[in-house]
Amino acid sequence: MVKDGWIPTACYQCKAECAILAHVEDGVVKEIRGNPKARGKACVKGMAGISLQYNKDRLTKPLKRVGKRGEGKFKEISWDEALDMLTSKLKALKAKGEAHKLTASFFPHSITDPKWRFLNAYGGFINTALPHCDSAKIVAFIKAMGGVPNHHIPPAFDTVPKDGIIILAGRHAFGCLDDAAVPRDILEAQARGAKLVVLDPIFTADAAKADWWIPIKPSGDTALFLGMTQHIVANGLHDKDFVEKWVREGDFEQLTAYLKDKTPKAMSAICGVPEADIRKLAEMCAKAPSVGVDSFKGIMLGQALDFGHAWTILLAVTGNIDNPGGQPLPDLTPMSPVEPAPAGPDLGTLGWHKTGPDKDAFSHYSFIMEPTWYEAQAIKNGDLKVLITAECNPAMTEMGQEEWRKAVCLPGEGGEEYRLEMLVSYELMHSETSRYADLVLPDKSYFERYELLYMPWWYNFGQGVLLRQPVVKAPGECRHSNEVFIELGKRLEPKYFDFADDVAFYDIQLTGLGLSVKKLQEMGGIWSPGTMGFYKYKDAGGFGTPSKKIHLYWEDLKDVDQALPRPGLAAEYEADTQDYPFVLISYRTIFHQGTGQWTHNNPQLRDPVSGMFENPALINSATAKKLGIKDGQTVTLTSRTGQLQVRAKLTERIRPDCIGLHHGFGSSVGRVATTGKGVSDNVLIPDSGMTLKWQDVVGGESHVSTRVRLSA
Ligand SMILES: Nc1nc2c(c(=O)[nH]1)N[C@H]1C(S)=C(S)[C@@H](COP(=O)(O)OP(=O)(O)OC[C@H]3O[C@@H](n4cnc5c(=O)[nH]c(N)nc54)[C@H](O)[C@@H]3O)O[C@H]1N2
Ligand SMILES: Nc1nc2c(c(=O)[nH]1)N[C@H]1C(S)=C(S)[C@@H](COP(=O)(O)OP(=O)(O)OC[C@H]3O[C@@H](n4cnc5c(=O)[nH]c(N)nc54)[C@H](O)[C@@H]3O)O[C@H]1N2
Ligand code: SF4
Ligand SMILES: [Mo]
Repeated sequence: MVKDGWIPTACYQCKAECAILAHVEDGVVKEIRGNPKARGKACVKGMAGISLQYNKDRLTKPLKRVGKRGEGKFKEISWDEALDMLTSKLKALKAKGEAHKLTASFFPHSITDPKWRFLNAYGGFINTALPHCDSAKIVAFIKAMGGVPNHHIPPAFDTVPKDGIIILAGRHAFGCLDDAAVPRDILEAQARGAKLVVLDPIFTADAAKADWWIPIKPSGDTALFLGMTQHIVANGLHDKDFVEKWVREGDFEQLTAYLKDKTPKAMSAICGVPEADIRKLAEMCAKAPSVGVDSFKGIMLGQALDFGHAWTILLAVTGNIDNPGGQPLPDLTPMSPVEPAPAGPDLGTLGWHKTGPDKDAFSHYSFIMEPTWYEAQAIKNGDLKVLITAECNPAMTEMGQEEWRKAVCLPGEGGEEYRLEMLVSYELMHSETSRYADLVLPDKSYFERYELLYMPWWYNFGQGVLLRQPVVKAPGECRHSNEVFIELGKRLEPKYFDFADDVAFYDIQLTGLGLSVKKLQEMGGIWSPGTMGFYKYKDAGGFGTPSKKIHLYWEDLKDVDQALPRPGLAAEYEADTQDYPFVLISYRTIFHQGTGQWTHNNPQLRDPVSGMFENPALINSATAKKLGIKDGQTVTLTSRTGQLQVRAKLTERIRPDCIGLHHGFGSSVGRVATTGKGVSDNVLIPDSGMTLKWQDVVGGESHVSTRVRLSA
């Protein structure tokens, strides 16, 4: 299995999962590179993966809690004992008719991840933090174009033609956020004559590379896009041929009527972008051979679905769907099903997202999986009894992290120690979440395990299969979560787990492609047709919507006034402006992924030279002057739900009405993670279950619109 040399595999220092080559000497990883076969690059985090691999804090044995939840006191136990604990708990839950009260929260590397299969077979739910980023975009694409429910599908930057336009709307692409090859491809597109436009309240590295930086108000993106579309349509600059052929009959007329008062002037008053700039950008987009939009943060804001909708409309009226440089609609790789396929519980009737003070609001929206941000509320309601976290850290990543921590420590009502009867944390190293866990399980790292990746989010390939394979041996008693869930499946739902192991499971899935894990290894770990395959709707007789055309008007959301996108800012943005005059923006850098130990506890990524030791608050110099705040001084940030003391960093590079905080700091565990420490933005951000009105139920949230007060 483990041999020396350059071995193709997949990085997992962040969720982009780039194709890499790992150089192994004497059974030790020595160097990481991008895999040229996938046009791949490795970013600074990817190359620092070696320090994660050999980190002294790695967990190597299963641990059982001995103190109270949150105390972080554990004793080592055997895998037999750990598996017996899990099996008996899950048997008892199912016997009570409460299988749906199990949720496993993890990053699904594919839609047939063995963990997901287990949940479907057993009757529990998956939830993932991914809907934090882009569920609103996914839902918008499905509703408008019937697209595949993929995670992140940015424009294929390597196909943007001369004079094509790239709009990054709340997107730090130069932080390698979602593929280390993206910065190169954007720069090459610019060298061909493409134009980069960055919408961001902060002057980021992307803004520095841009042809045009527009410091938009947080959550102003919908208004901007509507203003642009109004200008395009009112002046007959739209792609008439595309609209006539491919937009559902009647929708364009509905849109035109709706846009009457969404003039650049009216929209400028909402988003803060000057009217003339809205018109100029609209005309640039109408004339350009392609327009591609990418957004993550822009789509996380309150009213996220409105932005996803406005974005789809702009692309449709300019004919930028499934064209080079526009919005690709990649197909799912045709994997073979593993029979029998478990159906899974019904999210619509049993799902715990229908929770909290405003639960009726949910009836209007479709969910793909449970959103993590109602976890605390579901625990309080008694709808969530067993939570298994793997590759996630909700004690720090959930908005309202304090509510989450309180919820997992709530005493049980029927004599159980806790209302959440069992909490399991599957991790590489102790995390903030594992401190609260009853059972901590040591995972194999991405250098030690098999995984079959085929979600088409290798952005420049469309369909594809990438093999993650063990390149070195795992330390101690580490076992990969997929192996353990397959073992649980064999014990609890054997009918669905009639295969030997993870590799046998992947082999079945690969049969339709004429492949196997062994063949993939011989082929260099990657299979792909090598292209996105543009304009697929022409051969397919249209789009995947019921009418086969693009739906601009969403009649099913008419009664909630969302048949067409609402231009307003996030509700929270406009509330309590007197008491909390600033808007908090959390943002990322290339050095860290999320909150986790994988990068925050990595000495190569966490040092005073890179400046990534802590996370000072970015404050505009003019704002600081008014408040008498000096560079480097400790200031207090207060929101409705929390308070933080943090160092001030004065800069011209942020809007005067915003405060920037790098997301992910503030861990209380890990040798490196605790050296500079920093603060966790989620102390300030309110919990969704408590404040649903301020969250868009399909993914918008207050990561980008929490109001704060700043005092010296
Ligand atoms: N290095 C690294 N890579 C990562 C991650 C990581 O943590 N670190 N996380 C991964 C994950 S899970 C995700 S979702 C992606 C996130 O990827 P991005 O969303 O690209 O990352 P952010 O830096 O959080 O946000 C991008 C920018 O949005 C701006 N912004 C905030 N609010 C608004 C707004 O309302 N409108 C506009 N136009 N801009 C706004 C912020 O100032 C910020 O500069 O990255 C993925 N890759
Ligand atoms: N305030 C604020 N909150 C946010 C965001 C924000 O921008 N601002 N971003 C949101 C977004 S977009 C997302 S996607 C979520 C992400 O939230 P989470 O999914 O909770 O992700 P991370 O914070 O990245 O934590 C990932 C954990 O997985 C661990 N890990 C890494 N590799 C492995 C592995 O191979 N095996 C196992 N078992 N564990 C591993 C890491 O050490 C880390 O503890 O956070 C959301 N929360
Ligand atoms: S962007 Fe960097 S850290 Fe993320 S998967 Fe790619 S190489 Fe690894
Ligand atoms: Mo995300």
